[in-house]
Amino acid sequence: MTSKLFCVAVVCALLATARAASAEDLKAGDIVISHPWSRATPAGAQVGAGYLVIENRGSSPDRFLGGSVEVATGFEIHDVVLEGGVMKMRQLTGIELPPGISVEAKPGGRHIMFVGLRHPLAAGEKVRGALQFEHAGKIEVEFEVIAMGAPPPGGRGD
Ligand SMILES: [Cu+2]
Repeated sequence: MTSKLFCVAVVCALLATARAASAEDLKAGDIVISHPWSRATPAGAQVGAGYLVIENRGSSPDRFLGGSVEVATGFEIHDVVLEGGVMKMRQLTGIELPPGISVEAKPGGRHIMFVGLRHPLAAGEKVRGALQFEHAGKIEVEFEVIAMGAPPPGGRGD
């Protein structure tokens, strides 16, 4: 996908910003997670979205398989595809993580969907959960919830 190629170009800047701004990277084995974030949802919302950068610093491929969050009953990996001129979300079974590559989940592209929210997400809240990888195993994460309309962490627009 072109989004993957695009992400390689911008990821160095993103990672640099992430380190300076706040969170330490989260690691398990060769997998490094940076910048997990989410957006506040309106009252009554059934779903929320999660975004992050996943880097495979190893020499062999891994695969992001899914995960869980405390705030929702379901956790899905989605892509956005254009179908008959309409943007639609499509569920993925995982995301390939080639060695030496960073993959970004971001608005308008691949993302994580928190399905069946137990309550709406509020700005400032942390969404605690865990991500599952084929080889690296489980990595615990906290998605930082930013306000509706606020620019994503890392300084880039949607
Ligand atoms: Cu989705």
